[in-house]
Amino acid sequence: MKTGKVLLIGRPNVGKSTFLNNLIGQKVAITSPKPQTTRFPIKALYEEERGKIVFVDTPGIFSSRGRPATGWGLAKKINEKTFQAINEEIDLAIYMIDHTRRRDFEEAKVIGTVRKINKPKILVINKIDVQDKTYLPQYKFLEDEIPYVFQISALKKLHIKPLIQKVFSLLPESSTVTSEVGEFAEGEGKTSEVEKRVYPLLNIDSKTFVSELIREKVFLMMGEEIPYTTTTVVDEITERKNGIMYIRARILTTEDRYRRMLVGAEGRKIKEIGSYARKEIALATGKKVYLDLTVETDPHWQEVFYS
Ligand SMILES: Nc1nc2c(ncn2[C@@H]2O[C@H](COP(=O)(O)OP(=O)(O)OP(=O)(O)O)[C@@H](O)[C@H]2O)c(=O)[nH]1
Ligand SMILES: [Mg+2]
Repeated sequence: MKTGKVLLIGRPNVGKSTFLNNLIGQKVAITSPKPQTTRFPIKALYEEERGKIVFVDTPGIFSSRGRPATGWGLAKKINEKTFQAINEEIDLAIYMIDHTRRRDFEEAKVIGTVRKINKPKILVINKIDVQDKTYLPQYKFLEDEIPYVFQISALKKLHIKPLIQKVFSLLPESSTVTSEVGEFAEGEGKTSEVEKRVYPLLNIDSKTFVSELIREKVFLMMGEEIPYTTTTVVDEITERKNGIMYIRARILTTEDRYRRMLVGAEGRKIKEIGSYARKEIALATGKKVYLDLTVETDPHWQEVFYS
């Protein structure tokens, strides 16, 4: 049996979270066509007969030469979280690239970061289901630096098997991950803190998970700018006597004009976001869900969250 901790790293929007979800077989990390969707590292356990792997999905790294959609205050904090995850004890790094995008200064920053990782590395070229637009030749030189290269489609689940085979072959028989995996050992030893987490997620409790699902809907249903002015908070999850799961949650945004857009005419937008989120939460939990969702203006949320 092999155990290990595998880091997923790459620029925003390359498909790291999509890969993790499709590998695990359920949504553990939210995804969207907008860059900078993931805001903190997400650890999820992948288990099968060959062993147990903790995958660490990280927020895409962005460069200071870019203009981060989130604004630099939050962007720096998010980058910092990725660098912390890289500095944790890992056994292997998967460096994911998107061949449909030009290799630019943002990629250069990620390459610089990857070069400093002193562990086995695998280069994963994602989105190979897209063929009509490719900058693959621009990434060719990476194959001289990184010995293992796989072309996959995280979305269409193409060529994932040989990649996972290689991951297992590079992992040690026993490793530092044991304690993290051990927390999930059946029966005794479970602290209440661990139990509150949403299996197979190793670092997220149910409130955070539900808030992420709502945040995803904001990313999917609002235009280019608004998602970056928002965060989501879940204040309460209670199971009522009638079996209905009552959830009270808020979307925070930095300015009143964004709040008005999130609410929409006659409250239609927030209703739509809430209904979409509620359906997914109900599906994930198998329970009837009542979602009490409101929008608040809080110009300072970025100072409080993700700190
Ligand atoms: N065509 C195609 N699209 C993909 C593939 N993998 C991911 N995507 C899309 O790329 C977009 C970004 O995917 P994410 O998984 O959110 O990307 P990420 O790397 O986690 O992004 P950040 O969290 O911002 O760092 C989404 O719209 C995905 O559906 C793929 O294999 N093929
Ligand atoms: Mg992501």
